[in-house]
Amino acid sequence: MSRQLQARRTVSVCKNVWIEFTQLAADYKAVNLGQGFPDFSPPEFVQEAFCKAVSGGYQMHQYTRAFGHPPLVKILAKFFGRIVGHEIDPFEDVLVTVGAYQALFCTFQALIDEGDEVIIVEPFFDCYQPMVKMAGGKAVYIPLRPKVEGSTVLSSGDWVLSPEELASKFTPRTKAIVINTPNNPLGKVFKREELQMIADLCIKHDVLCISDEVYEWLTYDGNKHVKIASLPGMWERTITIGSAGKTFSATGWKVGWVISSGRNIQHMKIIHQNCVYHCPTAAQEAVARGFEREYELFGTPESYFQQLPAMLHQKREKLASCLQSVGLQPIMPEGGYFMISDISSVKVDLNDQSTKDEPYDFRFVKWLTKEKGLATIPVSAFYSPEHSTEFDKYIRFCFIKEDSTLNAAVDILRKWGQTQ
Ligand code: IK2
Repeated sequence: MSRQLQARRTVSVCKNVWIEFTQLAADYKAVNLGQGFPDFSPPEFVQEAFCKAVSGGYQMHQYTRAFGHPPLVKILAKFFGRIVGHEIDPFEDVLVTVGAYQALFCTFQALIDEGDEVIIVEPFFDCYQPMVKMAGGKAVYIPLRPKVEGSTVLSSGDWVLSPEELASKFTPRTKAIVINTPNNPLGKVFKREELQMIADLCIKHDVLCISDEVYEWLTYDGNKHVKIASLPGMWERTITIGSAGKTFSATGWKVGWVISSGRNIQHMKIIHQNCVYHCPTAAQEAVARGFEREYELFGTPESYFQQLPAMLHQKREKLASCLQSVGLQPIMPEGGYFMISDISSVKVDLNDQSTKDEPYDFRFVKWLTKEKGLATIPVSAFYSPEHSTEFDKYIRFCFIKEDSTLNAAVDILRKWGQTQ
Protein backbone atom coordinates (compact mmCIF):
# COMPACT_ATOMS: atom_id res chain seq x y z
CA MET A 1 0.00 0.00 0.00
CA SER A 2 1.62 3.27 -1.03
CA ARG A 3 -0.74 5.74 0.65
CA GLN A 4 -0.35 6.93 4.24
CA LEU A 5 -1.51 4.02 6.38
CA GLN A 6 -1.50 5.44 9.87
CA ALA A 7 -4.41 7.63 10.93
CA ARG A 8 -3.16 10.93 12.39
CA ARG A 9 -4.92 10.39 15.71
CA THR A 10 -2.64 7.45 16.49
CA VAL A 11 0.55 9.42 15.99
CA SER A 12 2.33 10.35 19.23
CA VAL A 13 0.05 8.26 21.44
CA CYS A 14 1.70 4.93 20.74
CA LYS A 15 3.84 4.47 23.88
CA ASN A 16 2.15 2.78 26.81
CA VAL A 17 3.78 2.22 30.17
CA TRP A 18 1.63 -0.84 31.05
CA ILE A 19 2.44 -2.67 27.86
CA GLU A 20 6.16 -2.01 28.26
CA PHE A 21 6.62 -2.69 31.98
CA THR A 22 4.18 -5.60 32.29
CA GLN A 23 6.10 -7.39 29.55
CA LEU A 24 9.42 -6.57 31.21
CA ALA A 25 8.21 -8.01 34.54
CA ALA A 26 7.10 -11.19 32.76
CA ASP A 27 10.32 -11.51 30.75
CA TYR A 28 12.45 -11.34 33.89
CA LYS A 29 10.01 -13.35 36.03
CA ALA A 30 10.27 -10.53 38.55
CA VAL A 31 8.36 -10.22 41.81
CA ASN A 32 5.63 -7.99 40.48
CA LEU A 33 4.72 -4.84 42.40
CA GLY A 34 4.18 -3.07 39.07
CA GLN A 35 0.73 -3.06 37.54
CA GLY A 36 -2.21 -2.47 39.86
CA PHE A 37 -4.08 -5.71 40.29
CA PRO A 38 -4.49 -8.09 43.24
CA ASP A 39 -2.69 -11.43 43.06
CA PHE A 40 -5.47 -12.98 45.15
CA SER A 41 -9.09 -13.86 44.41
CA PRO A 42 -12.05 -11.53 44.68
CA PRO A 43 -14.31 -12.04 47.72
CA GLU A 44 -16.34 -15.27 47.77
CA PHE A 45 -19.68 -13.51 47.43
CA VAL A 46 -18.88 -12.01 44.01
CA GLN A 47 -17.18 -15.18 42.79
CA GLU A 48 -20.30 -17.14 43.75
CA ALA A 49 -22.49 -14.53 42.07
CA PHE A 50 -20.45 -14.89 38.88
CA CYS A 51 -20.70 -18.71 38.94
CA LYS A 52 -24.43 -18.48 39.59
CA ALA A 53 -24.77 -16.05 36.70
CA VAL A 54 -23.02 -18.27 34.17
CA SER A 55 -25.07 -21.30 35.19
CA GLY A 56 -28.28 -19.31 35.41
CA GLY A 57 -29.81 -19.83 32.00
CA TYR A 58 -29.35 -18.60 28.47
CA GLN A 59 -30.02 -14.90 29.17
CA MET A 60 -26.75 -14.57 31.07
CA HIS A 61 -24.90 -15.61 27.92
CA GLN A 62 -26.69 -13.20 25.60
CA TYR A 63 -26.85 -9.44 25.08
CA THR A 64 -28.45 -7.39 27.77
CA ARG A 65 -29.43 -3.70 27.70
CA ALA A 66 -26.75 -1.79 25.74
CA PHE A 67 -26.27 0.99 28.30
CA GLY A 68 -26.12 -1.31 31.32
CA HIS A 69 -27.71 -4.52 32.58
CA PRO A 70 -30.92 -3.39 34.37
CA PRO A 71 -30.13 -4.94 37.80
CA LEU A 72 -26.72 -3.25 37.74
CA VAL A 73 -27.82 0.26 36.73
CA LYS A 74 -30.63 0.06 39.31
CA ILE A 75 -28.35 -0.81 42.21
CA LEU A 76 -25.64 1.66 41.11
CA ALA A 77 -28.27 4.42 41.04
CA LYS A 78 -29.62 3.41 44.46
CA PHE A 79 -26.17 2.97 46.01
CA PHE A 80 -24.59 6.17 44.73
CA GLY A 81 -27.78 8.21 45.04
CA ARG A 82 -27.56 7.65 48.80
CA ILE A 83 -23.93 8.80 48.86
CA VAL A 84 -24.18 11.78 46.53
CA GLY A 85 -27.43 12.94 48.15
CA HIS A 86 -29.09 13.31 44.75
CA GLU A 87 -31.68 11.10 43.11
CA ILE A 88 -30.04 9.13 40.29
CA ASP A 89 -32.13 7.79 37.44
CA PRO A 90 -30.81 4.28 36.63
CA PHE A 91 -31.69 4.54 32.94
CA GLU A 92 -30.77 8.18 32.28
CA ASP A 93 -27.89 8.97 34.63
CA VAL A 94 -25.81 5.77 34.53
CA LEU A 95 -23.78 4.15 31.74
CA VAL A 96 -22.05 0.79 32.25
CA THR A 97 -18.77 0.48 30.38
CA VAL A 98 -15.89 -1.92 29.73
CA GLY A 99 -13.97 -0.90 32.84
CA ALA A 100 -13.20 2.65 33.88
CA TYR A 101 -10.99 2.85 30.78
CA GLN A 102 -13.97 2.83 28.46
CA ALA A 103 -15.85 5.16 30.78
CA LEU A 104 -13.00 7.66 30.34
CA PHE A 105 -12.91 7.08 26.59
CA CYS A 106 -16.65 7.69 26.19
CA THR A 107 -16.41 10.80 28.35
CA PHE A 108 -13.62 12.43 26.35
CA GLN A 109 -15.01 11.40 22.98
CA ALA A 110 -18.50 12.61 23.83
CA LEU A 111 -17.67 15.91 25.49
CA ILE A 112 -14.35 17.18 24.12
CA ASP A 113 -14.14 18.87 20.74
CA GLU A 114 -11.31 20.11 18.52
CA GLY A 115 -9.54 22.92 20.34
CA ASP A 116 -11.18 22.41 23.75
CA GLU A 117 -8.77 22.64 26.66
CA VAL A 118 -8.82 20.01 29.38
CA ILE A 119 -7.00 20.69 32.64
CA ILE A 120 -5.34 17.56 34.01
CA VAL A 121 -4.07 17.38 37.59
CA GLU A 122 -0.67 15.66 37.78
CA PRO A 123 0.28 12.98 38.55
CA PHE A 124 -2.51 11.49 36.44
CA PHE A 125 -3.53 8.04 35.23
CA ASP A 126 -1.61 7.96 31.99
CA CYS A 127 -4.48 7.36 29.54
CA TYR A 128 -6.09 10.77 30.14
CA GLN A 129 -3.53 12.49 27.94
CA PRO A 130 -3.84 10.30 24.80
CA MET A 131 -7.61 10.19 25.20
CA VAL A 132 -7.86 13.99 25.29
CA LYS A 133 -5.58 14.15 22.28
CA MET A 134 -7.53 11.57 20.28
CA ALA A 135 -10.68 13.61 20.93
CA GLY A 136 -8.92 16.65 19.42
CA GLY A 137 -8.56 18.46 22.74
CA LYS A 138 -5.54 20.15 24.27
CA ALA A 139 -4.32 18.96 27.66
CA VAL A 140 -3.26 21.68 30.10
CA TYR A 141 -1.35 20.38 33.11
CA ILE A 142 -1.14 21.41 36.73
CA PRO A 143 1.04 19.39 39.11
CA LEU A 144 0.40 18.60 42.73
CA ARG A 145 3.61 19.60 44.45
CA PRO A 146 5.09 18.86 47.88
CA LYS A 147 4.01 21.71 50.17
CA VAL A 148 7.51 22.87 51.03
CA GLU A 149 9.98 22.42 48.22
CA GLY A 150 13.08 20.54 49.26
CA SER A 151 11.83 19.45 52.67
CA THR A 152 11.11 15.82 53.54
CA VAL A 153 7.48 15.25 52.74
CA LEU A 154 6.14 12.03 54.14
CA SER A 155 2.45 11.93 53.30
CA SER A 156 0.52 12.17 50.04
CA GLY A 157 -1.64 14.74 51.84
CA ASP A 158 1.34 17.12 51.77
CA TRP A 159 1.14 17.28 47.97
CA VAL A 160 -1.12 20.17 47.06
CA LEU A 161 -2.31 22.36 44.21
CA SER A 162 -1.39 26.03 44.20
CA PRO A 163 -4.75 27.88 44.14
CA GLU A 164 -3.26 30.73 42.05
CA GLU A 165 -1.64 28.39 39.57
CA LEU A 166 -4.86 26.38 39.24
CA ALA A 167 -6.96 29.51 38.68
CA SER A 168 -4.49 30.64 35.98
CA LYS A 169 -5.12 27.45 33.96
CA PHE A 170 -8.79 28.25 33.31
CA THR A 171 -9.39 30.07 30.02
CA PRO A 172 -12.47 30.65 27.85
CA ARG A 173 -11.46 27.48 25.95
CA THR A 174 -11.46 25.24 29.07
CA LYS A 175 -14.14 22.58 28.75
CA ALA A 176 -13.23 20.25 31.61
CA ILE A 177 -10.87 19.47 34.46
CA VAL A 178 -9.87 15.89 35.30
CA ILE A 179 -9.19 14.86 38.88
CA ASN A 180 -8.45 11.45 40.38
CA THR A 181 -9.14 10.84 44.05
CA PRO A 182 -7.76 8.74 45.70
CA ASN A 183 -4.95 9.42 43.29
CA ASN A 184 -3.00 6.89 41.30
CA PRO A 185 0.03 6.84 41.78
CA LEU A 186 0.38 9.26 44.72
CA GLY A 187 -2.41 8.02 47.00
CA LYS A 188 -3.63 11.53 47.77
CA VAL A 189 -7.23 11.75 48.96
CA PHE A 190 -8.49 15.23 48.08
CA LYS A 191 -9.93 17.03 51.07
CA ARG A 192 -13.34 18.68 50.97
CA GLU A 193 -11.73 22.16 50.94
CA GLU A 194 -9.50 21.22 48.01
CA LEU A 195 -12.48 19.86 46.08
CA GLN A 196 -14.46 22.98 46.96
CA MET A 197 -11.71 25.14 45.47
CA ILE A 198 -11.91 23.09 42.23
CA ALA A 199 -15.72 23.18 42.29
CA ASP A 200 -15.77 26.97 42.71
CA LEU A 201 -13.57 27.37 39.63
CA CYS A 202 -15.71 24.92 37.62
CA ILE A 203 -18.84 26.87 38.50
CA LYS A 204 -17.20 30.27 37.88
CA HIS A 205 -15.93 29.24 34.42
CA ASP A 206 -18.80 26.90 33.51
CA VAL A 207 -16.48 23.90 33.21
CA LEU A 208 -17.14 20.16 33.60
CA CYS A 209 -15.34 18.07 36.22
CA ILE A 210 -14.35 14.53 35.25
CA SER A 211 -13.75 12.76 38.54
CA ASP A 212 -12.01 9.39 38.37
CA GLU A 213 -12.90 7.67 41.66
CA VAL A 214 -11.94 4.06 40.97
CA TYR A 215 -10.22 3.71 44.40
CA GLU A 216 -13.08 5.36 46.30
CA TRP A 217 -13.36 2.69 49.03
CA LEU A 218 -9.65 2.55 49.76
CA THR A 219 -8.76 5.22 52.31
CA TYR A 220 -6.61 4.99 55.45
CA ASP A 221 -5.94 6.79 58.74
CA GLY A 222 -9.42 8.31 58.94
CA ASN A 223 -9.18 10.04 55.54
CA LYS A 224 -12.60 10.23 53.92
CA HIS A 225 -13.32 10.06 50.22
CA VAL A 226 -15.56 12.96 49.19
CA LYS A 227 -17.42 12.91 45.90
CA ILE A 228 -17.09 16.26 44.17
CA ALA A 229 -20.52 15.56 42.60
CA SER A 230 -22.00 15.90 46.10
CA LEU A 231 -20.82 19.52 46.53
CA PRO A 232 -23.44 22.23 45.93
CA GLY A 233 -23.91 23.00 42.24
CA MET A 234 -21.68 20.14 41.09
CA TRP A 235 -24.08 17.28 40.23
CA GLU A 236 -24.96 18.70 36.81
CA ARG A 237 -21.34 19.34 35.82
CA THR A 238 -19.55 16.30 37.31
CA ILE A 239 -18.87 13.05 35.49
CA THR A 240 -18.01 10.40 38.08
CA ILE A 241 -16.15 7.31 36.96
CA GLY A 242 -15.96 4.01 38.85
CA SER A 243 -14.60 0.49 38.40
CA ALA A 244 -15.84 -2.89 39.62
CA GLY A 245 -12.33 -4.16 38.97
CA LYS A 246 -11.00 -1.95 41.75
CA THR A 247 -14.14 -2.14 43.91
CA PHE A 248 -14.34 -5.93 44.08
CA SER A 249 -10.68 -6.84 43.37
CA ALA A 250 -11.64 -8.28 39.98
CA THR A 251 -9.77 -6.21 37.41
CA GLY A 252 -10.17 -8.86 34.71
CA TRP A 253 -13.95 -8.50 34.70
CA LYS A 254 -13.63 -5.05 33.13
CA VAL A 255 -16.89 -3.61 34.39
CA GLY A 256 -16.93 0.14 34.96
CA TRP A 257 -19.46 2.96 34.94
CA VAL A 258 -20.08 6.65 34.46
CA ILE A 259 -22.59 8.44 36.66
CA SER A 260 -23.70 11.96 35.81
CA SER A 261 -26.72 13.99 34.86
CA GLY A 262 -28.59 12.38 31.94
CA ARG A 263 -27.84 15.61 30.06
CA ASN A 264 -24.18 14.50 29.93
CA ILE A 265 -24.71 10.74 29.80
CA GLN A 266 -26.87 10.92 26.66
CA HIS A 267 -23.81 11.95 24.62
CA MET A 268 -21.62 9.20 26.07
CA LYS A 269 -24.28 6.66 25.14
CA ILE A 270 -23.75 7.66 21.50
CA ILE A 271 -20.04 6.84 21.70
CA HIS A 272 -20.76 3.61 23.59
CA GLN A 273 -23.37 2.38 21.09
CA ASN A 274 -20.92 3.03 18.27
CA CYS A 275 -17.89 1.34 19.78
CA VAL A 276 -18.56 -1.61 22.13
CA TYR A 277 -22.37 -1.30 22.23
CA HIS A 278 -22.71 -3.66 25.17
CA CYS A 279 -20.68 -5.09 28.09
CA PRO A 280 -20.54 -8.75 29.17
CA THR A 281 -23.80 -9.75 30.82
CA ALA A 282 -22.65 -12.29 33.44
CA ALA A 283 -19.99 -9.97 34.85
CA GLN A 284 -22.55 -7.17 35.16
CA GLU A 285 -24.97 -9.52 36.91
CA ALA A 286 -22.27 -10.53 39.43
CA VAL A 287 -21.30 -6.90 40.09
CA ALA A 288 -24.98 -6.06 40.63
CA ARG A 289 -25.26 -8.81 43.27
CA GLY A 290 -22.07 -7.55 44.89
CA PHE A 291 -23.44 -4.02 45.20
CA GLU A 292 -26.81 -5.30 46.46
CA ARG A 293 -24.98 -7.09 49.27
CA GLU A 294 -22.85 -4.03 50.02
CA TYR A 295 -25.92 -1.79 50.07
CA GLU A 296 -27.37 -3.86 52.92
CA LEU A 297 -24.07 -4.09 54.83
CA PHE A 298 -22.91 -0.52 54.20
CA GLY A 299 -20.90 0.86 57.11
CA THR A 300 -20.83 -2.45 59.00
CA PRO A 301 -17.71 -4.53 59.72
CA GLU A 302 -19.02 -7.25 57.35
CA SER A 303 -18.90 -4.87 54.39
CA TYR A 304 -16.13 -5.60 51.88
CA PHE A 305 -15.72 -1.84 51.56
CA GLN A 306 -14.56 -1.88 55.22
CA GLN A 307 -12.65 -5.15 55.08
CA LEU A 308 -10.53 -4.44 52.00
CA PRO A 309 -9.00 -1.16 53.26
CA ALA A 310 -8.38 -2.78 56.66
CA MET A 311 -6.44 -5.58 54.95
CA LEU A 312 -4.57 -3.15 52.71
CA HIS A 313 -3.64 -0.94 55.65
CA GLN A 314 -1.44 -3.74 57.02
CA LYS A 315 0.17 -4.30 53.64
CA ARG A 316 0.83 -0.57 53.32
CA GLU A 317 2.61 -0.58 56.71
CA LYS A 318 4.74 -3.59 55.79
CA LEU A 319 5.90 -2.06 52.51
CA ALA A 320 6.49 1.41 53.97
CA SER A 321 8.65 0.16 56.82
CA CYS A 322 10.74 -1.92 54.43
CA LEU A 323 11.23 0.97 51.99
CA GLN A 324 12.19 3.27 54.83
CA SER A 325 14.73 0.79 56.18
CA VAL A 326 16.55 0.59 52.84
CA GLY A 327 16.57 4.35 52.24
CA LEU A 328 13.82 4.44 49.61
CA GLN A 329 11.83 7.13 51.41
CA PRO A 330 8.11 6.33 50.89
CA ILE A 331 5.38 8.96 50.55
CA MET A 332 2.65 7.45 52.72
CA PRO A 333 -0.54 7.13 50.64
CA GLU A 334 -3.79 8.27 52.26
CA GLY A 335 -5.71 6.06 49.84
CA GLY A 336 -5.55 3.70 46.86
CA TYR A 337 -3.15 0.78 46.64
CA PHE A 338 0.05 2.34 45.44
CA MET A 339 2.98 3.91 47.24
CA ILE A 340 5.61 6.10 45.63
CA SER A 341 9.10 6.28 46.98
CA ASP A 342 12.03 8.64 46.51
CA ILE A 343 14.99 6.94 44.84
CA SER A 344 17.30 9.96 44.79
CA SER A 345 19.42 8.92 47.76
CA VAL A 346 20.30 5.44 46.44
CA LYS A 347 23.31 5.21 44.20
CA VAL A 348 23.28 2.64 41.43
CA ASP A 349 25.22 2.37 38.24
CA LEU A 350 22.69 2.89 35.45
CA ASN A 351 25.12 3.00 32.61
CA ASP A 352 23.12 0.66 30.42
CA GLN A 353 23.64 2.18 26.95
CA SER A 354 20.32 0.87 25.65
CA THR A 355 18.34 3.04 28.09
CA LYS A 356 20.57 6.09 28.38
CA ASP A 357 18.14 8.51 26.66
CA GLU A 358 15.28 7.60 28.96
CA PRO A 359 14.14 9.42 32.13
CA TYR A 360 16.05 8.47 35.28
CA ASP A 361 13.13 6.61 36.89
CA PHE A 362 12.54 4.54 33.72
CA ARG A 363 16.17 3.47 33.76
CA PHE A 364 16.06 2.77 37.48
CA VAL A 365 12.91 0.60 37.20
CA LYS A 366 14.44 -1.36 34.32
CA TRP A 367 17.60 -1.92 36.33
CA LEU A 368 15.63 -3.01 39.44
CA THR A 369 13.57 -5.46 37.36
CA LYS A 370 16.47 -6.94 35.42
CA GLU A 371 19.18 -6.95 38.07
CA LYS A 372 17.23 -7.48 41.29
CA GLY A 373 14.07 -9.20 40.03
CA LEU A 374 11.62 -6.63 41.43
CA ALA A 375 9.13 -4.93 39.10
CA THR A 376 7.77 -1.44 39.83
CA ILE A 377 6.53 1.50 37.70
CA PRO A 378 8.34 4.80 36.95
CA VAL A 379 6.37 7.77 38.27
CA SER A 380 7.33 10.23 35.50
CA ALA A 381 4.98 8.17 33.27
CA PHE A 382 2.17 9.90 35.19
CA TYR A 383 3.38 13.38 34.19
CA SER A 384 3.31 15.52 31.08
CA PRO A 385 6.55 15.94 29.12
CA GLU A 386 6.78 19.49 30.51
CA HIS A 387 6.85 18.33 34.16
CA SER A 388 8.21 14.79 33.97
CA THR A 389 11.84 15.65 34.70
CA GLU A 390 10.77 17.35 37.95
CA PHE A 391 9.32 14.05 39.14
CA ASP A 392 11.64 11.38 37.76
CA LYS A 393 13.10 10.61 41.18
CA TYR A 394 10.13 8.51 42.27
CA ILE A 395 9.03 4.95 41.54
CA ARG A 396 5.66 3.34 42.31
CA PHE A 397 5.02 0.13 44.23
CA CYS A 398 1.66 -1.67 44.19
CA PHE A 399 0.74 -3.25 47.55
CA ILE A 400 -2.51 -5.08 46.80
CA LYS A 401 -0.54 -8.33 46.80
CA GLU A 402 -0.42 -11.55 48.82
CA ASP A 403 1.79 -11.30 51.88
CA SER A 404 4.05 -13.90 50.27
CA THR A 405 4.60 -11.57 47.27
CA LEU A 406 5.25 -8.60 49.53
CA ASN A 407 7.64 -10.71 51.64
CA ALA A 408 9.54 -11.72 48.51
CA ALA A 409 9.84 -8.04 47.56
CA VAL A 410 10.96 -7.15 51.09
CA ASP A 411 13.65 -9.87 50.92
CA ILE A 412 14.98 -8.47 47.64
CA LEU A 413 15.06 -4.93 48.99
CA ARG A 414 16.69 -5.92 52.29
CA LYS A 415 19.40 -8.00 50.56
CA TRP A 416 20.09 -5.16 48.20
CA GLY A 417 20.13 -2.71 51.13
CA GLN A 418 22.87 -4.76 52.84
CA THR A 419 25.12 -4.47 49.79
CA GLN A 420 24.86 -0.69 49.57
N1 IK2 B 1 -8.47 5.11 36.41
C1 IK2 B 1 -7.46 4.89 37.26
C2 IK2 B 1 -7.02 5.97 38.17
C3 IK2 B 1 -6.84 3.63 37.30
O1 IK2 B 1 -5.83 3.43 38.17
C4 IK2 B 1 -7.29 2.61 36.44
C5 IK2 B 1 -6.64 1.26 36.42
N2 IK2 B 1 -5.28 1.26 36.72
O2 IK2 B 1 -4.61 0.12 36.80
C6 IK2 B 1 -3.33 0.12 36.22
C7 IK2 B 1 -2.29 0.62 37.20
O3 IK2 B 1 -2.26 1.81 37.52
O4 IK2 B 1 -1.45 -0.17 37.57
C8 IK2 B 1 -8.35 2.90 35.57
C9 IK2 B 1 -8.91 4.15 35.57
C10 IK2 B 1 -8.91 1.85 34.65
O5 IK2 B 1 -9.74 0.99 35.38
P1 IK2 B 1 -10.38 -0.35 34.76
O6 IK2 B 1 -9.44 -1.45 35.04
O7 IK2 B 1 -11.70 -0.49 35.46
O8 IK2 B 1 -10.56 -0.09 33.30
